[in-house]
Amino acid sequence: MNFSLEGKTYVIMGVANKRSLAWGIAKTLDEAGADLIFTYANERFEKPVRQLAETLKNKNSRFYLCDVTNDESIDQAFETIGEDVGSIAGLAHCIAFADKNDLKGEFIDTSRDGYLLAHNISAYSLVAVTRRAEKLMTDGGKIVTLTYLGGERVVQNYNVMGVAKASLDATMKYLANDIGKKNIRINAISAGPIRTLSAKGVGDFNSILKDIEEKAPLRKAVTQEDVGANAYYLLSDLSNGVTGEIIHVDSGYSILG
Ligand code: N5H
Repeated sequence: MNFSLEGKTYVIMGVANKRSLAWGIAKTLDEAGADLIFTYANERFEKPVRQLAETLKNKNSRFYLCDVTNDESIDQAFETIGEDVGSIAGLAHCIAFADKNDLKGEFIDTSRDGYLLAHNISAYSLVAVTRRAEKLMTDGGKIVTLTYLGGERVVQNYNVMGVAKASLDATMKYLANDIGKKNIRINAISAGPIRTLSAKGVGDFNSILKDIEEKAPLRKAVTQEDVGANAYYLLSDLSNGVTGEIIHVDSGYSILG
């Protein structure tokens, strides 16, 4: 078993800042010697991701604009990646969005636009990206996406994102069936709550964390590093034979009734 990822290129989508789970994944893959490609949704995130990448061991990172709401933008990004690097070994999809007004109050009040927006960015994007990325995975490949418990059961305030994550989970499984014949595996990490930009503005985030610290089997919150380590497993040969799976990196919280 070769634990090194030297000579392998991975695409990381969704680094917003140093707290991003995508960044945790990037750091772990960098430690293992991988070459990294970062995509960013708009100009606002270009500078932060370029600055963060300067702190990596491997200084050869590449950066591409990729707006997952726009098919031409996704085509352009992956065509250029193909021209620039040829083949990729894997991809981390760490993208989600919902209108902040839909992340409080009652789910029943979700508008059609809010519902479609959350599903478009948080679930359909995995289909759109996988279809382009698999063409570059000429020697098999590994894909990981990020989900949350709120897609499996009702979590207060997660609302439309929970329904979008349920869609993401099913999307991941159907994709696993399609791309398995090309020796491409796809799995999801269901991370426990971590203070990221997504979690910003969540009023009762402290009490959500406290609940984990008191009740989860491991009695502690998970970290960006925990997610990075498990992503390394899923994006490397260590997880050969595993596809269509949701791994809960959540201190065991999801086993509780
Ligand atoms: C039960 C909870 C607490 C309720 C929080 C829900 C969080 C949902 C995630 C979505 C993706 C957050 C989101 O779209 C926020 C936007 O409305 C506003 N933020 C932004 O526009 C920023 C600038 C950009 C960078 O954000 C995005 N996403 O593009 C769940 C928590 C306990 C766990 C959690 C926080 C889960 C998760 O999915 O992230």
